[in-house]
Amino acid sequence: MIAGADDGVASVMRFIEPKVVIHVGESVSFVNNGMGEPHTVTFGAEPANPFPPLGDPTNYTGGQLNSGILPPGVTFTVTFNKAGVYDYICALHDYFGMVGKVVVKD
Ligand SMILES: [Cu+2]
Repeated sequence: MIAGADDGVASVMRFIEPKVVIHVGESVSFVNNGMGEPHTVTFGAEPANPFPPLGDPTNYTGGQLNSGILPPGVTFTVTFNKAGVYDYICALHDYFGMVGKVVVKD
């Protein structure tokens, strides 16, 4: 699940190991490596329209953050600058259990 840990970047493949533990200031890259399905990475309240990006992934400290639609092969990287437990969903497929969690430690 965690690749490139020496540069402070973790990778998450959703559905497979949807929980990752990092430290404040580190980043998580969400890769859509599926077979043609678009996905989103959405933190906080689910937006009524999941298509437009929302929030600043370079400085996430909680609240709403949405990648917008990620086509296959596209990576969305979030830098977490506040300790906490952050649940995320794919706004398109959360009812299939496409959900996960990022634990950010001090
Ligand atoms: Cu999805």
